[in-house]
Amino acid sequence: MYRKLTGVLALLGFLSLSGGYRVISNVMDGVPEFVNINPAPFVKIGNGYYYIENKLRKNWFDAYESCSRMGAALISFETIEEWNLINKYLKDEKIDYFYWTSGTDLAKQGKHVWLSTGNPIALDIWHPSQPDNIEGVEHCDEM
Ligand SMILES: [Ca+2]
Repeated sequence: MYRKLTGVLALLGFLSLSGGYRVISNVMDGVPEFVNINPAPFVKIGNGYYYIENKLRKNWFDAYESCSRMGAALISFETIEEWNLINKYLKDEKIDYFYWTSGTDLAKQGKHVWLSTGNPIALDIWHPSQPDNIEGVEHCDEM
């Protein structure tokens, strides 16, 4: 499910991953499997590390700031595999909240990009009839 909602609604939490990328590259660049690195509070899902907030509700901007403070970023989905992995994880863990992504059309109405990467949202992951820019003020994308 993927919908587009306003950036000022107080919705729940966020996922992030760029901080995880740093961890990954370190791991892949030669830290052996047996070296015990604790990535908490990030969890490893697939090849990435993600922070999943499930207590605090934040608006999109605050979520973005919170990710930045952790050296991370709101999630951007560049592959359908990552999208499926994250959705499966949330389902398996019975995490039933809406999460902000870095997707937004704040810069140009109707043109949704992953703000964390600057890339257009190219995946067909929108919920039917979304994005609909409801009431003309929806600019931030949630999952
Ligand atoms: Ca919408």
